[in-house]
Amino acid sequence: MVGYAFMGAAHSQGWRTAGRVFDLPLTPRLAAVCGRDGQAVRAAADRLGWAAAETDWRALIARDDVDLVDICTPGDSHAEIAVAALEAGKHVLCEKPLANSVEEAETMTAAAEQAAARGQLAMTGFNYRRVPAIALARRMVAEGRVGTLRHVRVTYLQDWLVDPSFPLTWRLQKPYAGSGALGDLGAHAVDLAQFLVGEPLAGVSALTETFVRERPLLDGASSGLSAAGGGEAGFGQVTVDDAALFTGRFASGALASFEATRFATGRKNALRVELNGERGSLAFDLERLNELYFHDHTEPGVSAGFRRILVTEPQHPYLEAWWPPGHGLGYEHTFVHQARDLVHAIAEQTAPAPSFADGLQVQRVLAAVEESAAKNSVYTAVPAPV
Ligand code: SOE
Repeated sequence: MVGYAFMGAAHSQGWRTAGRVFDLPLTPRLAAVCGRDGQAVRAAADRLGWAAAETDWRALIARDDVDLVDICTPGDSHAEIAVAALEAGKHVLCEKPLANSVEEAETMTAAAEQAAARGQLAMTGFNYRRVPAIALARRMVAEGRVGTLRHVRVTYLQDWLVDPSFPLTWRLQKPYAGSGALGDLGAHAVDLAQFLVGEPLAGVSALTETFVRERPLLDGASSGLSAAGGGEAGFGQVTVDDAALFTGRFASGALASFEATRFATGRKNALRVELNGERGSLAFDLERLNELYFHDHTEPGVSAGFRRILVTEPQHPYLEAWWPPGHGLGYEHTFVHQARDLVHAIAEQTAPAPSFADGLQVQRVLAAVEESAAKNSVYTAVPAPV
């Protein structure tokens, strides 16, 4: 694994646990973790369960005991590490958003396609596909339970940037993060919408805004979502969006709306999805992730209405290996499921989902959003997947 902060810790949890809960065809072994600060990466290796620590990702990739490289760094290094790892014969898992630009994502996808011919897999880390309720919603859409889709509504709301004294961390700087709420939260929203509908977005109209344009330079150690301090070192420009709002169109006719923001006071990790189809609707909220709401519109109106499905039954996706009904799962389980699915794909030589091509498609939507926002919401087509 390269990187060991928030996402690195979450992925480590996934790798540590997957083989202990699921019956896997291969056993993940946490060979080595990499970071630039020798002391900090050794401490992270001990804390997160990695056997060894490296300070140069090239040395990590060159190791004979590494078969898969998991990239959990900021977006500016994804392309270089992923391409080098694929060229070195490794499988790759890369955290979302796949890259900081469409060009980088194209290069990564081309490398993944060449590597696929050698039996190597490359997966994009959109972990929310692995929430059991989301996987169940996908299954229900595919089974026709909501019929022809008319509306897809996705909002992803957080509030950790409201305080103007929150420092200028890497997530607020375009060279490192590529974009702001759009790439961080909007990428999940777009991936989920395309995953649930089963087709790519055809075009978008967008608005973006940066509410706080200058922030204190970071002078503390933490650069995470609860970073504090700063001010004494001066101020710097925020070069990404704080919020992105956009509407979109699917080729099949469904309309979509999206909202991604870090300024929704009181909303911590509120990823909400609602699908309205001719035969019914589905609704999900990540802050209540063991529940899926379903309205069956074919039932008589007198008794029809949204009902709660408690997604903890052994027949529900991923649940066969966990706890008895009613004993719910949380955020970290999505990373366990991600590790499980990737190990199966490697062992069974099936195409990984979401692939790098899927990550590229999301990147194209994000680029279209930025283009549309720069032109005051002009409808902007998203190039079709190749
Ligand atoms: C921060 O906004 C963040 O950790 C995202 O980077 C993750 O992708 C999301 O799952 C939770 O919020």
